[in-house]
This record gives sequence, structure tokens and C-alpha cells, in this order.
Amino acid sequence: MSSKTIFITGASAGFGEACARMFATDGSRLVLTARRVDLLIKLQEELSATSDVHIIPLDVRDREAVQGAIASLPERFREIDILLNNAGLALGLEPAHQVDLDDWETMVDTNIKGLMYCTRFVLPGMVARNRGHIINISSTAGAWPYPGGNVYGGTKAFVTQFSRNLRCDLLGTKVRVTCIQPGMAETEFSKVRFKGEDDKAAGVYQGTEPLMAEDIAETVRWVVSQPPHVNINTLEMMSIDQAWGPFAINRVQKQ
Ligand code: NDP
Ligand code: 8X3
Repeated sequence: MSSKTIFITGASAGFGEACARMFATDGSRLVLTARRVDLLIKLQEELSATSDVHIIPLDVRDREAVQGAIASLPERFREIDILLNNAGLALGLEPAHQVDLDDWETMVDTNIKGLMYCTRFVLPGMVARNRGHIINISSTAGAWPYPGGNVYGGTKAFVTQFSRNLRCDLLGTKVRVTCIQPGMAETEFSKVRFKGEDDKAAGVYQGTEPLMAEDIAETVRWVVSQPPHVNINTLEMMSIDQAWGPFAINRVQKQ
């Protein structure tokens, strides 16, 4: 992998952090963004030994902030080679008729609109240079339904289809687009979903060997290492301890 400029959203934890560490091993220039700037500073201090790291406190839901962050990148970080659209979250697991509507809006604003903003503001430079790679983190939840997945799964279905549609728009350029759909992975994801109920979050992974953030980072490494004429479109991955379930059937008990 040659040295490149990588822009990562959600680099303060989980997949984004693991990808930052992975890219730092080859001396890439890293733009690391998230809301928790203290965590970004720590990561910057750690990775600066091998990489040139620029951090930006950024909430991807803020369209103007995203535009400003990309427009005001220091010169040496300006030509983004890889955009890792990773920032995202699930909130709650309640059935649709009981959810907090604010949670739905937060997921739409982050997982859909945030990803849209980053893509839209980075893409013109990639097209002008006729090179680049957009990697979107979707989820198995965007391909397969489960109870309580309602809007979270819907946002990830958007990410998957948006990725495919980007490929159509970019045909004729050398800009690549990849959508990665991981299943259950142990990160801060469930702590966020269950809003600090850490026992409930831990229960998600109990007795299993889930995917870890490093597994996703290794997959990203493989995806970006393909020869420039190869585009990995969509890649679904799961822990060996996860698979699909049968259709659920509601049976009325005979009296
Ligand atoms: P984590 O909760 O560990 O990390 C999420 C990251 O997203 C954090 O760095 C967080 O940073 C950032 N983030 C959240 N909201 C915003 C925001 N509004 N603006 C900027 N950054 C934000 O979860 P994962 O690493 O597991 O999740 C990464 C992606 O992978 C998400 O899109 C998730 O939906 C997806 N995914 C996760 C799976 C899993 O089982 N873990 C499986 C499949 C997909 P901060 O809070 O500092 O802003
Ligand atoms: C995260 C995986 O199954 O919790 O996207 O929705 S799942």
C-alpha cells in the first residue's frame, strides 16, 4: 500500500480508530474526525510516530461544519485518496410503535445525511484528480431485517444502495466505491445503542467470538490494496458465531 491521504469519520473509537491504526502502519497521512476531541488527541499523539495526523472535531450531522472542515484542510492533506465514511450509530432496539422519534432522527441525520455530506464535499476533488476511493460502512442490518432494526437497518440499506448508485455516477472515472457490511462486532456500538446500560451491551456478545474492529480494518486494508482496476463493490462479513435466522411465524394458539 503506498502512502496516501485518508479521511476517516468516527475515528475516536471502534472501526474508525482501528482503521486509523491500520493506515498509520504504512505512514499514510491521516485526517481523523469525530466529536470526542480528547480521544482524537490521544490517538494523534500515538500515531504521530509513524504518520502525519491531522485531527478535526467534527459532528457529521452539521453540513456547514463538514463543508468547512474539508475546504480548510491544510495543504498537505487536501488531496484525499480514501474517504472512510464510518461514523454512525444505532439507538435503541424498541419496536417501531414504541421508539423515541428523536433517536430515529439522530440515526437518519448521522448515518444517512452525515455520510451524504462527507461524500458530496470530498467527491469533486477525487473526480477532478481522477483517482480516489470511497469506503462506506453499512451493516448486515441494511440487508437483513431483525426486530427493532427498523430505522437503523433502513439507514444502512440507504448506505448500501447509495454506494451502488455512486458507482453508476462515477463510471468512466477511476474513483472506486466500496460498501462493507459487517455483522455483530464488539466496539462501543452496543453501549451507544443501549445508552450506557453496559450489562445489556455486553450481553450482545456474551458466549460468542464476535468480529472485532481490527477485523474490519484488515478488510479495509485488503479492499484498498486491490489493483486500481479492481473495484470491490459490496462485501458482507460476519462472525463465525452469527448466521441468519428462519422466518418468524406468529401462531395463534387453538383454545
Ligand atoms: P463505535 O460506537 O465504537 O464508534 C462509532 C464512531 O462514530 C465513534 O468514533 C463516534 O465518535 C462516531 N460518531 C457517532 N456519531 C457521530 C457524529 N454525529 N459525528 C461524528 N462522528 C460520530 O461503533 P463502531 O465502530 O462499531 O461503528 C462504526 C460504524 O460501523 C457505524 O456506522 C456502525 O453503524 C457500523 N457498524 C457497526 C457494527 C457493529 O456491530 N459494531 C456492525 C456493522 C456496522 P464520537 O462519539 O467521538 O463522535
Ligand atoms: C450492527 C450490526 O446486527 O447489531 O450494524 O445491527 S447489528
